[in-house]
Amino acid sequence: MYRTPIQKRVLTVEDISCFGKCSTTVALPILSAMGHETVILPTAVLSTHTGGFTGYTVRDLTDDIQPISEHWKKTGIGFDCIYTGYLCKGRQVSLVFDLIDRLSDENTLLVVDPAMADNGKFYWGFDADHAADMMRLCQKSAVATPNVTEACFMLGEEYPAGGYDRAYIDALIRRLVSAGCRSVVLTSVNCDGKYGIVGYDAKENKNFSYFHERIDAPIHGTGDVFTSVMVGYILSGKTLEEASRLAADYVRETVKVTFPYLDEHPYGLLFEKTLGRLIPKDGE
Ligand code: PXL
Repeated sequence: MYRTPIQKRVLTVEDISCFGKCSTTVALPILSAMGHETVILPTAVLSTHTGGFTGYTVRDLTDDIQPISEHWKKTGIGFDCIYTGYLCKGRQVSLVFDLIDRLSDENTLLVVDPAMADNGKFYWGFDADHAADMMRLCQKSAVATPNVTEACFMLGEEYPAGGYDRAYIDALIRRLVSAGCRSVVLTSVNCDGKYGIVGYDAKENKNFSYFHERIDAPIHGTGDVFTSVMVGYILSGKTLEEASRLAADYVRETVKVTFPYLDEHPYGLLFEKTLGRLIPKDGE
């Protein structure tokens, strides 16, 4: 209902961090710039994201998920893609499961970014129970985009704090797939002095990887920017590998633009400065 043939419609299910540039406030501008229609379901409203700030406010919107999705169902609103990110701990994940069942059909692409941890640590408020819930959601997804820490925690494993090599990463992906994940793009892979992504495309039964020079800038929201751009390119018809490479290039360029300003702007990427590169040229 209410759909145009020249656009894909994507629902983002994640928080609004009012200040800080992550989750909804990056997904929306990115997907819009790429020409897609965006619909949002905020899972929580925070004054800032939880990385590097203290004293932030959090309003959990768990109770709104079911009524909002029921209204959409009654109204006949459908989605080409449902993309979930940061979710609150507890029954919110089950409600998102129900929402997916209510609002998807066989043509709806489910992409899950299990945003909950990085650099060997959970973000504030998350624990092993949440990791297990996120694993269930990744098992339901067509494409999951965990970073290395999230992948370890979802498998109930320790993060290899002393470092890892490429063989470890390949085996980590195999364990995710054996545990029931379909396509996986592992982000923030840092090995052999390089930085990049390693993926498995279940549709093509194909492994892929893409590495570039290491830039040491752990900036919040980088994973959110990556997955948003990847989703945008998949919806524009690219394969998972192409979309992941293009998203990795975009993140790398944007990190480079942000890098000189990290002292003044440490909390997120200066993605507004590179957003124009995502706008399709005529005929694309
Ligand atoms: O970028 C992931 C993210 C999303 N939302 C909130 C966060 C974080 C990471 O810390 O705190 C609220």
